[in-house]
Amino acid sequence: MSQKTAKYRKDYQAPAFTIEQVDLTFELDPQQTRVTNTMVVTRQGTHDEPLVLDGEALTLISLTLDGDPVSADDYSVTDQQLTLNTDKSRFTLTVVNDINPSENKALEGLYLAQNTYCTQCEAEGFRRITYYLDRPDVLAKFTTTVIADKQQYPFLLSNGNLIKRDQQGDKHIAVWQDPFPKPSYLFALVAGDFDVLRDTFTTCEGRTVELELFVDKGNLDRAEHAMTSLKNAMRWDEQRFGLVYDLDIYMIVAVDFFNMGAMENKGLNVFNAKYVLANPATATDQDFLNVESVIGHEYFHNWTGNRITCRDWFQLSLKEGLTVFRDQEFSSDLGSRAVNRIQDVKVIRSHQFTEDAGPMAHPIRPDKVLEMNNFYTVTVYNKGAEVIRMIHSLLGEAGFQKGMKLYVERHDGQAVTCEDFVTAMEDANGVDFTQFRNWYAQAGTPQVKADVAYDRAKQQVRLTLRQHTPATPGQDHKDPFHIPVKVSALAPSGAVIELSESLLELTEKEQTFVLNGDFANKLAADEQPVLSLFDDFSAPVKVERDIRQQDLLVLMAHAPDPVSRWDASQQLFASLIHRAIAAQTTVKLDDDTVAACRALLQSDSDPALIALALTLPNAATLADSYDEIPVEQLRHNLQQLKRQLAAALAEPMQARYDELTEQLRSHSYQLEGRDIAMRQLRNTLLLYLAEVNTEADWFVEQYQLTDNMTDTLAVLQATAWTQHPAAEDLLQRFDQRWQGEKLVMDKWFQTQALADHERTVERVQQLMQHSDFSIDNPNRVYSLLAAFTQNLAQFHRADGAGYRLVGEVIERLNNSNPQVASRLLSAFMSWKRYDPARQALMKQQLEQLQALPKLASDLQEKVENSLSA
Ligand code: B3K
Ligand code: ZN
Repeated sequence: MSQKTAKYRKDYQAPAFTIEQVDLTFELDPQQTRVTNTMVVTRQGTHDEPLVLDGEALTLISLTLDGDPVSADDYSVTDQQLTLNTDKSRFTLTVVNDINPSENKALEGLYLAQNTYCTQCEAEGFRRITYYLDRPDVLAKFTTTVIADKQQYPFLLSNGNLIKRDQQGDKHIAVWQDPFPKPSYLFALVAGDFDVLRDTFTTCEGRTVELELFVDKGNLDRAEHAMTSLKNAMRWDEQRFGLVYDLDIYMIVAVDFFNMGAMENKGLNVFNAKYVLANPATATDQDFLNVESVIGHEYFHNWTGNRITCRDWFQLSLKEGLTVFRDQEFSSDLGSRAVNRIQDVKVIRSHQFTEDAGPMAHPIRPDKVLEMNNFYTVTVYNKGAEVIRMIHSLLGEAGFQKGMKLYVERHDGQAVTCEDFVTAMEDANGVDFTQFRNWYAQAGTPQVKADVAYDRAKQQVRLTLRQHTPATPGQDHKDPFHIPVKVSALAPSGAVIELSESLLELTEKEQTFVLNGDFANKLAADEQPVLSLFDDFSAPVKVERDIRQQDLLVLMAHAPDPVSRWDASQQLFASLIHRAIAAQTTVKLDDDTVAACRALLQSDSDPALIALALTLPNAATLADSYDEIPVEQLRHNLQQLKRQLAAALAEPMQARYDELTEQLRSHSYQLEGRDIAMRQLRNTLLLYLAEVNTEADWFVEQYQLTDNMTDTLAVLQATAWTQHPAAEDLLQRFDQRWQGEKLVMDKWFQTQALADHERTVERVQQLMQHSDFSIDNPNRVYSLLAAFTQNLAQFHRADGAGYRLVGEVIERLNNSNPQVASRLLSAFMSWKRYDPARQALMKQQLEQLQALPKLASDLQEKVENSLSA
């Protein structure tokens, strides 16, 4: 591996050549697949620059220019490029090369795993298939011929429409043609044997689209939900965005070996089976919802990503931020908007804020990239979606859709930039987003300090907001952001006070807003209004505010915005823990908080919202407030708070649990909003009950009575995470029942990896020998090892055993699958935020990796940034 060098956004240059048409032929063979690639190439500039094609891990067989072999003097090949000297301005170039799919454990390019040939090209995997201009601004029409053994690989798939089928002895041939010009990263090929679920969708324009879902043999009973989700997504995109599907066929293939969630290849999505297969016995409610969301996400890319694509990879958020926003809206329109929003906020607070505070902090549109695969981040995706959401908040739904319409009209068929998107939004609405663009350019999480003063005489609230964004690597100075602040107000009684404004725009470093409202009628003479700030998490910022506990209790019970109600509960819990840590004492749950939780528990609010409010903030979110993360204190106080809450509310919790159980058992499992919400509350309560009820038999009984994976897993987790007397017995039962069912066993691995138990490191090590574990399969590594890195106390065990365990796995994966290795490495990047002893141990792992003779670029970039920060 030769060392890669970083690329800068500012250095973008339009391609010197374009490729109009490409014809690919694949003669599939496990060790020696032959690729014949014929490209129609046109010079763009006037200079006679050579044509430089990308290519990695390829064996060149021949090179032909307009029918003639290219002489050795006219081209050269390195391990990354093929350079052709020609002065022609338009020509046909045929490259023949061999690749080895069975040796490909990195799962990038064309690989063979479990008897299925499969591709993954985004971001720069196509260059591992053939020599090409492997960049997203080169759009070509693809025709793909696939030749393979008919019996072993009855299905031969690629992008677009099937235009020809043929047979040659034992082999068969399929020819696919994609009428839409596309960049190489959207190319896909799949060959294998599957069961197929077929359906059709009639577009609002009356066209019939064939839908095909390919799953491993025997899995048809787990495919229905994905198909329903696809049809829902197609309908939703027509109705909410006016975007209609364009090909005659839409195919989804579910595979076991896949580095990420799924891939939006034109007309042929490839999915990690985890986001397709689901039935009540094997999948939790959350799994079902995730399937819906990922199926939607990849489908929505057809317009935001495929029809309009990225000019260069620095613009990744153009398609990802926007498409995440769209999938979030899809889930919210079909399910519970509040629950979805709270889950999205949790992701930002526990993962994105951490990334923003670490050595790899980058703006949603990065300026410098060494390994592109490292930039498929929560920042580009989820913060990117928050930025789109802020545009939506500023413009409203109608204005946003006007902007979308103009964006699509202007740029359909093009490769464009984030700038083009923002300009379309501005032009369609006659607004100026000059300052708003800072969200694209600046990394880091803004901190907003809020001061609220009520002037009874004037019947006004003066709200002063100050923003400050800490420096991030390479960006010392930050300009103020344009921040939408949604606000509402309450009386201590809970009565809502109408305000003169509900959406404020903070643009200065410091700004005071005067809010008028119906204070006189709602407040007694000695009362103050309670202001709710950043309703619906209207901006991805951290809010600092001196707020009295009694005001938080009012917000928790009565804020009109459900996200703010939840947020108040989280602030209550967090402040109890932070105060205890600051005072070096053990957290003490007070009567008012208990009373508030009791009231909520017994209320008739949405059970899912009760569950979320009663769930303590996770360690990662709490850790975010510290420069030096107090591992032991956080763990101790979180555990104590959970036990105290469980003890204080044991009776009403048990009562509500029983009531929910009875309601749910009155009918069989249904994947339906109310039932999902009831299960969520019931299972949240179980996590508390396991703290105070040590009767093994009762838990075993709960386990035996479940008829769905949501409830089964809940009992397993509740016992495993509290070191309950029933835990080992249940873990064994689960193993016996589900061994061999890989996706189900992932839950079992994950449950144990997350247990805060002094022997978890050893347990994880031992589980790596389990017959269902394989280091070559990304899902297994994520569920056992990536999960383990989220286990605050055990990954950060003081003796460094957790670090060594994960460090060794990273070292192994460096050679076979660097993308997966790189994901695991993230856990080490915040090493500077731990105490000196842990810092030294974490740093040692980073240095050990740095010293490896062949460090993959994915790891090189993160290791270097971490050590130099
Ligand atoms: N676009 C793909 C992600 C590709 C990741 C490459 N390392 C999935 C998605 O965002 O829809
Ligand atoms: Zn995406």
